[in-house]
Amino acid sequence: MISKTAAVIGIALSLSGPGQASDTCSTIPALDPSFDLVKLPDPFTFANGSKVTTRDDWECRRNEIISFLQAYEAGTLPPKPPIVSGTFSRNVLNVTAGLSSDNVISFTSSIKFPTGNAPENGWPLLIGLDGGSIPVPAGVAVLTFTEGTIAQQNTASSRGIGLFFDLYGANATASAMTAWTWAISRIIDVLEETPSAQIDTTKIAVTGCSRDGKGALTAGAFEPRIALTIAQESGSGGAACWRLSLYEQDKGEVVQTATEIVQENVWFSPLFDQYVNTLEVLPIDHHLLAALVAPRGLLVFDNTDFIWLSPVSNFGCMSAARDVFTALGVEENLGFMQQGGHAHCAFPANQTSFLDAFFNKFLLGQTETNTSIFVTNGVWNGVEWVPSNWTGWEVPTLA
Ligand code: MCU
Repeated sequence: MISKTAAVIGIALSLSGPGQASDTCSTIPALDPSFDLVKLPDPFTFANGSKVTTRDDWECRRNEIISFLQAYEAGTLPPKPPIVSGTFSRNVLNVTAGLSSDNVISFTSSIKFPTGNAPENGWPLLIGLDGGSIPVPAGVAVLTFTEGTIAQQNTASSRGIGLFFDLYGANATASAMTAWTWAISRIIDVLEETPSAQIDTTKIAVTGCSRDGKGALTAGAFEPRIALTIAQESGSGGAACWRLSLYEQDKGEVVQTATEIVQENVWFSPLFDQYVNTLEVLPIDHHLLAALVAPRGLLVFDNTDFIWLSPVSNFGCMSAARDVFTALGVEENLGFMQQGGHAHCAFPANQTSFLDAFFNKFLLGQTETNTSIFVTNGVWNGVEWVPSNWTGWEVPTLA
């Protein structure tokens, strides 16, 4: 059982620190080697079978999920390295990160600022993977994160290429998306220490579309300093669940599945390869990835004109993730907007008010803004999607 061994090693290696599984919870239970579940794994049950009944329990379950995600599909997300420094000049942020004086990398990101004087605590910031493709409201700065320099994602041959792998080695288990997440965390580290950049690091959002939407969701899940995560048309490997995409395919739709994605690109760790034909052994799926964002803001857009994105799976997966937000008393902090009528990654104007509501609540200080949005045009009619077939857990109220 090589696969189970890999999982346990992954858990043992998980490190504490910002964006990592913390050590506030005594021990992370080892995986039950007989784990076998066609349905989505229950967010409210630990791997050892005990129940999540309090917010503290959820924090520990969250750590367990972080470890499992790294062990099975994301690879190891390294903690903050001993050397992190940066400079800011002419709207360009330079980040230097290193493990020792002779093993250091540097990368730059440009920031576009709103006009006028910065608010007292600095500007809210949107980090856009490859810039992002959403309309940005007034008063929000935008940092363009050029993720390809950190971890390349051209094809399956991109494995181990980029600055992250120069630092941690080409054989590091981290996926490209895990490497991007690490780099975004270092950007935030530097912004926190660089007042001249005038960024309010308590008001940071991340966004991206398609493959970059998968990346945005990953970053928002693992990096708790991100206040708002906006995943646009991320599809399978993002807001879709592996099991539900397979179900959708079994119903005759041409959707992206785990078996395809590991052949196509390097968004997932090589560790994931051994599980794509036996999804039932995974104690995780992407409802749990999305649930890591809770109680922070998460806004997911899907485009039902592109069946490849796996619409049934997006809807079901985010419905399941929402149970965690509900249990934490913040159901409205997960927004879901699933429609068609526009090109892939072309943001439709009629959805701007929903987007603005999330910016207002999580970045622009209007904390009372109504963000209760869970909308679909339901194009999967005819597919026998019944959430309780796939979930079946009770949603607790976590005290
Ligand atoms: C939706 O994201 C991906 C998708 O996973 C790939 O299969 C496809 O090739 O590219 C999409 C994308 O990133 O489009 C820009």
